[in-house]
Amino acid sequence: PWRTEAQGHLTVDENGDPKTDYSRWRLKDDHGRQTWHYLEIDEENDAWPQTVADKYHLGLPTDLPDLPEATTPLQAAENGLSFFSHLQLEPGNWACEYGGPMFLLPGIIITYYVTNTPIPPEYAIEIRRYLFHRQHPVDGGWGLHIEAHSSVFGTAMNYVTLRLLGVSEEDARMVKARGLLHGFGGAIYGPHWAKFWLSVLGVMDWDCVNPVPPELWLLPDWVPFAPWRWWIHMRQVFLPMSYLWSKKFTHPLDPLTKQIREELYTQPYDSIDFAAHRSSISDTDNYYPKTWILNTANWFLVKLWNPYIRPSFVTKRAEDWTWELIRMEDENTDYAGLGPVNNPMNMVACYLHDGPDSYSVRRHRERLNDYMWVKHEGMLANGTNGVQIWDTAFITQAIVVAGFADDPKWRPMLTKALEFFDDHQIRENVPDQEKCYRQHRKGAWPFSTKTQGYVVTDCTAEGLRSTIQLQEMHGYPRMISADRLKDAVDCLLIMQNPSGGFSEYENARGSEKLEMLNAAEVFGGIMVSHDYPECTTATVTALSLFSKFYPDYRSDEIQAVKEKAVRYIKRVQRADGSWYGSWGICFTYAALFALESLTSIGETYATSDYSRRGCEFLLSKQKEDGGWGESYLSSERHVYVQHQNSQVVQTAWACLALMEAEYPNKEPIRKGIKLIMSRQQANGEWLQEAIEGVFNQSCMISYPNYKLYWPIRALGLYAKTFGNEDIF
Ligand code: LAN
Repeated sequence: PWRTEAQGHLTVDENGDPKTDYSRWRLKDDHGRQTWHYLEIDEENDAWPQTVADKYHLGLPTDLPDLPEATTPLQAAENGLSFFSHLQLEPGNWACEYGGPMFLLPGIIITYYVTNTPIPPEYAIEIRRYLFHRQHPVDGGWGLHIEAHSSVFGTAMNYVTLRLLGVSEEDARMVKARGLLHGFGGAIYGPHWAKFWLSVLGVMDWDCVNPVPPELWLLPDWVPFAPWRWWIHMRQVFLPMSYLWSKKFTHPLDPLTKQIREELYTQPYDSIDFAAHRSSISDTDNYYPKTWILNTANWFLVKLWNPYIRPSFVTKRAEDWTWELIRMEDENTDYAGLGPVNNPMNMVACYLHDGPDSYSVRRHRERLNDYMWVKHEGMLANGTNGVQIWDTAFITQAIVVAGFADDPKWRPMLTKALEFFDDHQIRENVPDQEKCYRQHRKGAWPFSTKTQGYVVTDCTAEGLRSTIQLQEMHGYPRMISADRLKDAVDCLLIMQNPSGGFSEYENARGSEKLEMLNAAEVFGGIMVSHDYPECTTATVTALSLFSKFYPDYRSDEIQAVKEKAVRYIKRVQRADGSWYGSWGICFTYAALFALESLTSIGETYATSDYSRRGCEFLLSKQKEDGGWGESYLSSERHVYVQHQNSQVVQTAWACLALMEAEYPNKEPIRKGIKLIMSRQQANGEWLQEAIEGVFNQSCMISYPNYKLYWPIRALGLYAKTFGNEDIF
């Protein structure tokens, strides 16, 4: 249905696929809203020159000069910062690719297709290239994330995406992918989300999808498993899913989808008993098997509730109420949505409810672009609409820790960063926050932008910390008033859970037992907000810093919250001295935050058994070459798994953790620092190594800026702690 070939300027890439002209792509950053633009018209292309940041993100040569060779850590940090400073964008933030998950593009492309949204040809070309670059070279499939083994979810969804983007079923790579998929038993062995999307597209029968009843939204709030108690991402995905499931929305069959129907299974489409495969799932995908409780609930819904009981007035009320909540989510985020899974689903719901040319559909169409990213391998979907506040906070802190904040050379850059914090602090709660079950957010910082607008505890903590560092400690202009800092503190204080720990988006609202209802199969720990060591420790560290400058503000409460939080942190330390990290890989990441927070309340290697055991754990994992390297398998398996190679990012985390804990022996740290310096390039940058981040235990996600600012911070702290000696 779409034009999939751009007008001109095309070349061919190393796989023989059409490629756009990379000198025509530009990243636009409008108050933190990041979108990519392809300038096909020469005059436009000439009028808007490519910046160093554009070139860097696209993988083009940046032509930045070689810097004087660094022999001391501080010179190395300065070189790193010189490089990184070129990547700051006009509003003051830094941008980056935020890929990793391999199930985001398919949802977006299916949404384009079923809402008859024309896909820009340059998008189609680059998405195809990206997916082929990420196809597993040996078996021809795709996995849950870029480093994962092939699975039905990854293979079926990305295969379909390529077909929708105009790739022929006879392309040798597609033949191979199909062979693998058939070897797995076909798309009927995919997880719930795959079955949902394939049914929306009309290449699977809704009978194959386990129930997603919108009626659950009608349960009174006191019911222990009512959806308002679920983890926010599950809840907000379940919401449009339940609406579309209830309506059994399906794209009308067309010649292409008719063909795809015959490609995804091992037998002719019409001969498949879809209902018999509702619960089928391939071993490759089954990270978290369905529990007997969930299976029983599904049985009840399918065999009794839907055919015999489901009263139509209840269905109608449930659909109306679900729609109302979808509308509120859209309006509260200006159609950007919480993330790249619920946003396209909401768009399909708007298409169905409001019609193809409605404002809601048009606005969603524009907003989908906020999730797209172009890199040398093509175009991908980011895990959020950016990493703006998060990266900007950590680069600020790295500069401060390294002692560069007072240097006039870096002042304009940090002033811009502060402007960004000012612009993106959330100033108001959402309208009717109780009605749509939103958390108090006034004073918070989000992970990306205020448009997305969801409070995150550790993002608020890091925003607060960075602001205090600049305004209070280094005399930057007071853009954010004391009252606004106090709003941030107020916001954090109410987010402590009874356990003492902190979750990321909301207070825990439901029991951990709700995990028994996890229907997604491919993820773990997704049903409720859990306590996280990282979120808890970041909050403690930020509150400690705040109280230094505002000792009179709610001091008793802050003290009590911190003490309770520290008891939680100590309680969840494992017998071997480690903490399981949920958002970075993995034990190394958590150690950094945990040890830093213990120091912030005065517990260090010398004075605290907890800190000492945390350090010993890290030391026991140091590699021969002086570095640290932890595999993403740690996150999946919950035990430390060494990566084959040392990683710059994890080496920086481990060195920082040891230094923050005031570990007295500099030797192991010096070795780590030396490794970091040895990997630095002549222009000051570090190169991409293994993936850094994770969510839901099983899915990895990239934080490409980590390789730049964590080393800068570690090098800077080393110079401060042990002196700026010659290491090289
Ligand atoms: C993120 C990204 C940031 C991350 C940190 C701030 C690093 C963390 O400390 C708290 C949790 C948070 C905010 C987080 C939560 C889950 C997200 C939004 C993600 C990992 C990015 C992508 C992921 C989201 C759930 C992806 C969409 C997939 C679904 C299963 C809905």
